[in-house]
Amino acid sequence: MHFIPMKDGFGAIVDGFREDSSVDADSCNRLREALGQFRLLVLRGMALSPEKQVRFGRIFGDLEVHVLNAYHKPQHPEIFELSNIGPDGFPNAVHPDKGTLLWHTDASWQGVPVLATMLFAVKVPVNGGHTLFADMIRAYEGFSPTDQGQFLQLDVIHDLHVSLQKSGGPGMTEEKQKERPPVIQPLVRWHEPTGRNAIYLGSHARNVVGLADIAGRGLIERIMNHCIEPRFVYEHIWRTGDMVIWDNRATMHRATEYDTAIEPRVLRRTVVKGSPVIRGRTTPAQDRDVALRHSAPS
Ligand SMILES: O=C(O)CCC(=O)C(=O)O
Ligand SMILES: [Fe+2]
Repeated sequence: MHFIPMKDGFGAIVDGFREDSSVDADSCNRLREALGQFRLLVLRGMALSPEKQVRFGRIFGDLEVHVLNAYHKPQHPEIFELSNIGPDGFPNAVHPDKGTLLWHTDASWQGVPVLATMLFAVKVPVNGGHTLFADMIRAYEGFSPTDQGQFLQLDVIHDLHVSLQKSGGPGMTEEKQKERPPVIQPLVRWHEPTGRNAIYLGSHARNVVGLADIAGRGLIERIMNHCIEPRFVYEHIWRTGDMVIWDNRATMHRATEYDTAIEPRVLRRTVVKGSPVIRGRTTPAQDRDVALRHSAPS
């Protein structure tokens, strides 16, 4: 098994991995390490049953069960199927999750968001239905030192109710909103495996703590527009049998449109549990700046 880095070290193709019942400890370690370093892994030509997918997912940690219970596969609560196939076996013209069409980071609305998401392609459309991934580490590093210094001080409110509304839905019931209240996350997140900072935003981001509504939303929009510039983005064009795994600590993603009335698209999803978000680290120069500002006579 070896890793072929993609554009600018963001993402790697995993070559020569064969999923069988005995994936050795060394391969597991190398896969975990590669996910941390590349933030995105692409495996092609996989034949994964739901059982194998769950077992494969556990290489990266414990798996989550999604909050939208309706989508669970009965025997595999860890698997969430994104499918537009109706009961008659044909495309039903319904997009399974319109929220995925917006740039987002999975579960940033959870106090402890998810570490990684894995999608396995069972059926893919001929036109569209790609997935775009943004490298939030290089996006952070692409900002000026002044911007970086400001961003490191800021916190952002993430709210599932608001992102559901952004994608055209009614949002959550009051009861669900109580179960899933907004959470506060740092705008810049520390990415442990690479020791680099990453912008932490996406459609669940509602506003910036301490800023007026319009100013906060404006700032979020400015940063998001920078992060999704083509130079930071990889576009995955799916083939049946692809497995893509991404690190939600340092990426955003979104699906592109396809014709849900004509083309079948079935992706099986598993999600690896995460750990608490760590605020981005300042450089010694930024620390000196803050110290100077605080000691300057006003
Ligand atoms: O359907 C896609 O391409 C992306 C789905 C998605 O956002 C996810 O599985 O987290
Ligand atoms: Fe997602």
